[in-house]
Amino acid sequence: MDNSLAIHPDQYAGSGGTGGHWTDIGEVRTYRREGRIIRLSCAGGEVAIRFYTEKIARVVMNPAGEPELGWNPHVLVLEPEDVQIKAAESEHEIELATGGLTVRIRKSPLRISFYDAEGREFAADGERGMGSGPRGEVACIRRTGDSDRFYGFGEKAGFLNKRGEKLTMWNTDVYAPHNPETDPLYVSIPFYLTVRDDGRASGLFFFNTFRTTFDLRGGTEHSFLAEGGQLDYFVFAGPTPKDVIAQYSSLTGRAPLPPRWALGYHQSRYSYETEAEVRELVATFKEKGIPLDVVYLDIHYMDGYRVFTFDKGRFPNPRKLIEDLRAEGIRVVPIVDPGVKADPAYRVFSEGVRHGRFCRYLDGQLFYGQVWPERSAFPDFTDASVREWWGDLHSFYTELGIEGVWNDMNEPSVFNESKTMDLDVVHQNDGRPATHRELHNVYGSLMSGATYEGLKRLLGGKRPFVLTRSAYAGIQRHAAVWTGDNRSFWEHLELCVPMCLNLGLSGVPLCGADVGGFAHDSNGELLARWTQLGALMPYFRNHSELKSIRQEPWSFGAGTEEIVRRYVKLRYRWLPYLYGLFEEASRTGLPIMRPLLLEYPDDHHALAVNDQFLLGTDVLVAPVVRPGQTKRMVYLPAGAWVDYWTDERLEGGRHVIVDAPLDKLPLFVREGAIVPLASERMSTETEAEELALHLYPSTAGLPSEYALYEDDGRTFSYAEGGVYEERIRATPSSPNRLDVDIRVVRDGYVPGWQRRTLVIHRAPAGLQVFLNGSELTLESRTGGTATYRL
Ligand code: MIG
Repeated sequence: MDNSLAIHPDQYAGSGGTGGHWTDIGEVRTYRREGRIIRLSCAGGEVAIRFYTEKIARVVMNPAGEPELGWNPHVLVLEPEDVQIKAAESEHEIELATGGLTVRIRKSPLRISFYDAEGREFAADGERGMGSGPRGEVACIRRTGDSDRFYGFGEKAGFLNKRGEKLTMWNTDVYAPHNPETDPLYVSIPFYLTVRDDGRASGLFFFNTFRTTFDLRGGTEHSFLAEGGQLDYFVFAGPTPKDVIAQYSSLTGRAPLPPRWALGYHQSRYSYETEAEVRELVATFKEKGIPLDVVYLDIHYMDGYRVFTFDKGRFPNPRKLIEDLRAEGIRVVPIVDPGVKADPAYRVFSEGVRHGRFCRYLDGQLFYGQVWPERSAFPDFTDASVREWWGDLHSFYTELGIEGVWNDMNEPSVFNESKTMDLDVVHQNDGRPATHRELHNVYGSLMSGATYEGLKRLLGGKRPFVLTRSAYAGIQRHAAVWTGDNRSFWEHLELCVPMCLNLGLSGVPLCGADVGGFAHDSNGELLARWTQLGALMPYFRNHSELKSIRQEPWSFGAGTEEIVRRYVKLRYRWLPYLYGLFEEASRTGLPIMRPLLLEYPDDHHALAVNDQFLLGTDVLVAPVVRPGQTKRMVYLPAGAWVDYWTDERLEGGRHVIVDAPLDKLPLFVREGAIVPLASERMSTETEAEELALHLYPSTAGLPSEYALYEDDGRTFSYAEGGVYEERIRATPSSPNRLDVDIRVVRDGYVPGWQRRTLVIHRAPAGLQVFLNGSELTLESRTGGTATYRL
């Protein structure tokens, strides 16, 4: 790995003064407005400030010339709005105010502070502020408030709150170890969210694609630094954590709705090596009655690791295989790496060389790196024509019936000392040539973007699915992210919760970890617990490495198999609720899997929870993350919660100890919630026969509300009105009377359910239920649970 000593931020951010070589931005010499851009010429560089909305401001400092606000390697999707700015200048200060955000600039030296709509300071430069280093480094030092907690930062190991850590953004293939301090990993999302004691939140996106470092270790100040480029950052005024995520995701984009099959259970292995093995796998799932939507083909399917090929010996008839699996409701997702084997007799390589599609040095020489296919060339995804070419190559797969692709090794990972491409490769970058040093962190995202767009062009209206290992901010628009090569350790089961929570806070709703663990050997108990957790995480795939013991659901005997089956089925039952959350994410950017702090930002206990999460607002998941444990402590936030398994009502705002025998995932529904659950099915390819609205009526007499969303789950017709939506409102008018109103508000799609029920939990005896004014007759009652036909 490249050594980061050369850019050690301590040179600047440490306690030892400015370090001599450092150039502070210094005093403001001139101040002018150029349309909507405010320009400040300073002793140590040029600064531009631009508001994108009333609550989003961009600050750009260029130590060597005019700040550039146009550059955008496919990351930003928000056009600056026409924001009205009130500017005021005094001898020592300049103030820019929009009503939602005020930027106050002290002139000598230039130091910036930010205030929210209520005039409260939410972020500020420190004693030292912006500056630049002798080798082109840029950095900014900011004050850290006593109660500041830092979340986000994309895919990072360790716990949720990153205060006290130093984090680097440099996409890296890390096979081992994934320890709490292992950093960087595969993904760079230089975005963070600050949450203070009173629950107020603000955010910052450091828009710089060079290697960057966030130093959050100091007690009173923190800093962010990049190895080159501009100091370019966006500030989000919040004031709630949800507002910050909405603001950040309006800037970098939101995830389109995934195809429904991407939310089913996925089975992978490095590798299912032959057609016969794949068929046998699928037959075993069927025989054992375990639902399945996707089988992955890892690198062995290819002819000598040549992407866009099948090995004829191992997979003699991929078309037939894919067709037969499809008839069972199962899809095949092949792996596609960026490395293209340097073989003149191989079309992808020869065509690529002839048309200048691969990464090159300044003098025109191709960059070659060793990966699976040995000597390989790497497509230059920074160029539009290359992205299009690469996307089109996927017709090889789509013509065989494939609708999803798995991108791996796209950091890019290269088998050499630096682990990646030479930093002095010069990318074409859509006409603005730039070194790999500058664009390394976006390489993987650009590959997955090209893949998504290509598949979208080729699939004739069907939704593509792309899974990627490497990514930069904005990846959510194109791909799901999994957390790479974890291990079959309990610690890694525990670790994937805060990792995915922070990914979700960083704009990536569709994420997950290899269930069961990738490397090392899994075991029955670990697989059972991990499957319980995975079943309620956004992306649900069991994957393991070639040297490890098998970890398909039946690998550890009947007891484990039964638990795994039960939770895979649970996943399918919960799909309507999960899908509704994906729809919400596509509009708002809010994650599916949420840390408690997102819903309870001013609850001190909630802020500290790493090993529980909420699904949306109404469901609380508390996985068991230790072997042998059959009870666990659960923090229930304010309100009341109902145990999903027993219907026991538990008062919130306290810690409870709950039973968690091996077959039980502690799971709670917020009292007052409505949760739609489907009947079981073997894959998402078949419609669920029944949809049940589970109502957990408020004991305080408050109405329950839910918006049920459905569409075809396969095409983009949802964007043109192909949507079903109904609003449900259930009001406990008296202790014995419940009035349910269901109003269809969008009917551009007709859901395929045969049967609909309303299931009322903890229903008092003698309860009368009225649907839109007419009384419903009780269909059945078990204990306190009353079921009505709708
Ligand atoms: O280990 O393609 O993270 O999921 O199975 C090196 C083989 C390459 C790394 C991925 C892993 C995948 C494996 N790949």
